[in-house]
Amino acid sequence: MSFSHSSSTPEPQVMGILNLTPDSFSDGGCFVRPEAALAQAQRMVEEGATYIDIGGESTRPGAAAVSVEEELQRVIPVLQAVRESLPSVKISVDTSKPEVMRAAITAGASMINDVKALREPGALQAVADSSVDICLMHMQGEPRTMQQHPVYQDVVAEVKTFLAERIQACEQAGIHKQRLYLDPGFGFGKTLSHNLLLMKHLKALHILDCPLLIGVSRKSMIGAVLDKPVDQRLYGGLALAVLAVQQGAAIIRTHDVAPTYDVLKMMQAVEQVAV
Ligand code: 7PJ
Repeated sequence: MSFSHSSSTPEPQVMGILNLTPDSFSDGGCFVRPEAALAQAQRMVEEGATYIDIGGESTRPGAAAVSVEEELQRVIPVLQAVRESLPSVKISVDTSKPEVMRAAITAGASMINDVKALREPGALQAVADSSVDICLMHMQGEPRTMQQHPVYQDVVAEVKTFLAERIQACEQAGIHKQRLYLDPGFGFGKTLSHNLLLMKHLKALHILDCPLLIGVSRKSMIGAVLDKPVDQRLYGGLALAVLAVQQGAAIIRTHDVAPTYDVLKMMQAVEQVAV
């Protein structure tokens, strides 16, 4: 974003979601054709996104697994096209597979966004051999079953402990902490009250000393509170984006770039007014 004149904390960034999965819950895989995906990426950049998050595997509860070959075929051509026509945007790739991480890094990704926080065998090594940024996300269980019966004694403390352990695993693998972003993983093995508690106490994660990336866009926690279907969750998502940025979140991952950008820009204007 380019609306700041002087600021001690970096401006919050908008990350636009580019789903290349035919079974995505919120946009139904509208962007699977590479030309359509590129057009959507271009629009999101015009609307203020400084990151595009490309995903070729759905992680929604119950989604089918995707082979390495299939995921590479979905992600890499689009990544290359975005890289070529939008050279200044940062490209993040939402994957847990080391093979996809390596190919994405070679093709010019600047961030690996892993909902499994580099726990797949070979994943730590795949990114350690590069200099890309990494988003470590918390998830309890695995996508297929994670929403069946999530249980925590203290969700905020447990998410914090998990992320601290993953930071340590990264550092042991030679990945400098300065490359890491953290994400509590809204909706990933969490009930509504777990999600609300994590948002209420998001600040508690700052003790880990890494910037936070937040993904709440169109998620079921909004649907549950507002009793609204997936295409009517924008305002609820914007409220959560405000709460996250007020608590210091660095990147908001969203399907709805233009409204999110406006909200963050308005917040920033108030934040930065002199005297
Ligand atoms: C997230 C994600 C999230 C990060 C997805 C969806 C489901 N990556 N990938 N954080 N969610 N870092 O977009 O609703 O919350 S896929």
